[in-house]
Amino acid sequence: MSDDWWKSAVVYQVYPRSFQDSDGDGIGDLAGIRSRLDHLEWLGVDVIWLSPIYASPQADNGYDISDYQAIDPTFGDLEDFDALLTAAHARGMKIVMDLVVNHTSDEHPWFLESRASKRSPKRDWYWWRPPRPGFEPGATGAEPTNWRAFFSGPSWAFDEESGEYYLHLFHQKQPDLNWENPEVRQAVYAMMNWWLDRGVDGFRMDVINLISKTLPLRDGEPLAGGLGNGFPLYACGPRNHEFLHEMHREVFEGREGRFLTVGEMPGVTVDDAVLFTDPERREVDMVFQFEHVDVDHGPLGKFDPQPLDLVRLKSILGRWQSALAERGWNSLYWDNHDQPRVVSRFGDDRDHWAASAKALAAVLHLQRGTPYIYQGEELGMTNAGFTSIDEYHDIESLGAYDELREMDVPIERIMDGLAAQSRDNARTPVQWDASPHAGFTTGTPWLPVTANHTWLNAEAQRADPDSVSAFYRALIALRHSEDVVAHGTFEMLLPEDPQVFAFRRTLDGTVMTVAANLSGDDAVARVDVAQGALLLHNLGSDATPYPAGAGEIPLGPWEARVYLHR
Ligand code: ISL
Repeated sequence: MSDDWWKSAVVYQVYPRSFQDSDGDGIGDLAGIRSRLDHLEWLGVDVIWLSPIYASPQADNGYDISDYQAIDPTFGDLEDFDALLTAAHARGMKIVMDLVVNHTSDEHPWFLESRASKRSPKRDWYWWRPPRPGFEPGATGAEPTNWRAFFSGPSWAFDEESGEYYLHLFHQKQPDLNWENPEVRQAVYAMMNWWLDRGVDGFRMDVINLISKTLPLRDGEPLAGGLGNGFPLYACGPRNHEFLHEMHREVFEGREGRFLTVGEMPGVTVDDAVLFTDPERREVDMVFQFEHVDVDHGPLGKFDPQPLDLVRLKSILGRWQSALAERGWNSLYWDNHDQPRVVSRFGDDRDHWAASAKALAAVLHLQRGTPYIYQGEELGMTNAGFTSIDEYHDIESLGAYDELREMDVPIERIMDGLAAQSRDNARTPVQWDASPHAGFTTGTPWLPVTANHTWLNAEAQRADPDSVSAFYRALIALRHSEDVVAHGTFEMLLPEDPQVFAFRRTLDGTVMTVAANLSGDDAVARVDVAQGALLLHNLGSDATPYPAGAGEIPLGPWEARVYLHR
């Protein structure tokens, strides 16, 4: 077996809080996940990526970790974890852990020790700096740099006791670790080795391209509202490649086994991604880039959504396909726990719900790269439909609400932005069945179940061969059965067509052609598939597709077709 087994694998992301509750506290847990492995095995996924389950105050739903080697009691304990790992392995599925090491929780013992005194041996494990000269300590503008935090406000918090600030690129409960300090790096590698020794199959590395800051720390370009943009000063910083290479050496080298590593990298460019994923350089197997999911952000940022520009989306995805064609590897995703639901975002969840969910799945899964499915995406789950700020839970959404209010953005515009883009859209409980809490819990769910679970649920779809999840299952099976899906070359077709997403994959004598109408109007794809057989079609078994003529395929609203020719 070659060691790039993940090229023909499909990964399924579990967000444990919202997947399945086993004890009635309204929050999902490890035993709950174990009880739902049947669904994942039925789908045919190869790998499960678990969002964080470690001990955490849950300020950012577990992306703020206070003990990397303990399970948060909300989710269970290490025994439950081992049971889940054993059960997944017994069914031939791997488990990849979330690795959140750009920052810890402010309640992690490392940070408590670092904060305790300026002379603490762990002081330098985090980024401590005195107030800006000439400013009253703690006053506005006294922060050591002007950087805005991802979750709004300055990215420095003042510690009264020592009179210094610490850096937090995200929330103030998420202080950044200082990767310049070799002790920090060794502590992280030791922890990773501990998990691998326990049997886990790899890591999804949270914001791993933010760990190397440009020194000395300095101001970024001013932004509206008084703060500055530090991003270019810490994204893909000077020692990023060195650190990842070192991590690979200290953690993976010499180990027997088949692992998967994927680096989450906001702002990563194609050129950098080639370096990060070139197997010769031994850094990571693949990265999550963000260009295609930032495509609908407006002048005010993510909460200012714009209509989808399909030509632009295709040009972004096509560019990633060509850039990583020879060296490196792509990951493919529409959804995760930070993104709205794709059927509501780029599809049509009102008039063409099933067809649009399937068409979007087809154009993603049949590209070259490793596809990631976010829980519920395979059911065509929709956005949450919240209308009041009280319904939101996510710290990013709440921070943005306050910030946009201060900027005097009209309240309707803010609420529309949240409804379209909030991370909570992805975090409502998985819809297993039509019962009151969708089979997720017997208690009160921590975030409300979406009302459409009465008809949109896994149980109903398991019984229907034309369901959205049956279509995902077929796509996964195709990746496993047809080498052209995993290994074929990629050629974008009709790049300027504003309705049709079409491409061709080729491997030896096999040609696979994908044509999907990503619009609610009829379309014609001017693509030649004369000799190909129709392999997959998204309109259900009752629909008889028009025959493809010479050089053109007629496509109804949101119709997707896949042809194969050998
Ligand atoms: O969701 C985002 C804002 O629109 C992203 O900027 C997100 O914060 C970024 O992709 C980093 O995400 C990861 O790290 C965060 C955590 O909140 C996210 O859930 C995680 O995926 C901090 O750990």
